[in-house]
Amino acid sequence: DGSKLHEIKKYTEENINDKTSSEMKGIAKGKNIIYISAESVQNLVINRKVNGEEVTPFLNDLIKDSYYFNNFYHQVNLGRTSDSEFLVENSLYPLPNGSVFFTHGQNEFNAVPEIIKDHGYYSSVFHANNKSFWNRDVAYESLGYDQFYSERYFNVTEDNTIGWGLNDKAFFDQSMKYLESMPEPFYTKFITLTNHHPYELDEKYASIDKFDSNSKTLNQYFPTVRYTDEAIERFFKNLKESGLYKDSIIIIYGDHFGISENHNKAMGQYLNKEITPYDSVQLQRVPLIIHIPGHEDDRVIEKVSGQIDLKPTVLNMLGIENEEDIMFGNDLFANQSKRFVAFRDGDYVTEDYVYTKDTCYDRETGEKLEKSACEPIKDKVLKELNYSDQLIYEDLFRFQDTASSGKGKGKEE
Ligand code: GP9
Repeated sequence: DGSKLHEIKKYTEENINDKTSSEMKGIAKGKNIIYISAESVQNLVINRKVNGEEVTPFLNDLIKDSYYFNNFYHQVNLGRTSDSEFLVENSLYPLPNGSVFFTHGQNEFNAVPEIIKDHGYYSSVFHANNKSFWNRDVAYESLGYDQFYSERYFNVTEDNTIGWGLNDKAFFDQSMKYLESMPEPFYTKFITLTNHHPYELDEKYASIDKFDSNSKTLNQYFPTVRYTDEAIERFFKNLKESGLYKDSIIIIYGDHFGISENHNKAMGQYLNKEITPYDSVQLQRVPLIIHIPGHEDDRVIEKVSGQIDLKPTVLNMLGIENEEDIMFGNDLFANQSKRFVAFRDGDYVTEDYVYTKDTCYDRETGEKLEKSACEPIKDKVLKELNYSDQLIYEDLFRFQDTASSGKGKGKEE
């Protein structure tokens, strides 16, 4: 009820939502925000080679002209891509046992698309899969999206299909006509698909050779990641040609891991080391690239961060304050360091520690430490996950008095 909501709000005020002003406050005011959710792209491919070839030459170049967060973790659970979407739009944790989009897709939320509606933004999602996959058509309505360009907005043929559906290059190309006629400013998200497990790519589409190990999955992963890298490059070109580029801020992030622990032996061969539980946590890093056309002060930001931090970061960039909101993330451009990045199973990372499988590691060196070093934070992580769960299970945002109210249209016509 309302009192529980109040308790959780007090917790986030006292522990998380830092009021120190962000260096980027308002920089995105009036600009378009374009998210690219890059399917299964892990940070390990960034600035790395396979058979002497760069895996992501475009992203590697883009990073030099962007803010690049190299200790940014995905935080998804069983809901995979849908969990990452939920994290990014709400700054809440996914649930322990299933996709929130399915189990609580009709809850009241205070998601970014709904908040920015009051500030004149038009919001949409592009994803060339069936609209009901992950229950998106239902959940997007609760999140307040104005429009969902699902599979049926695209011309999908045998020739332009790879793996799960429309290839990423055709996807970005075919999206341009919708993007060019969209009311501005807009807030939109492109969810790529080609780099999806099991990473099957016909040789005629592959620009680099496979890796050679006992894992077919890892071997094939690199050429499909490269395919997505090329598709994103093409999208940038399209944006420039359309004139939309200069009025937009482009945020690219990996949605979740691509290579599971089942492939540790092959991964160890690729990275030339034995994969420990510490490494398995570090392999949950995904790239986060914030590209602001015309902006100079670009750099690598090493602070520990996670998908839960994107909502406060973007709202601050848009100059939108929402005192009543409840978020479990921090603005990534604010001065303070994040207390911890929590994973759904209670594992976590801080600037100092990596805690996993009941073991405490030094984050910098990977050395095992006394367990007691990690204990105090462990309790806080569990408390926070529990608060987030209560908000969802009990649909507590119903009791919240936010600036915006009512559901979004999220229509699919
Ligand atoms: C499906 C796409 C991939 O629409 O988002 O989902 P995943 O299997 O990665 O969660």
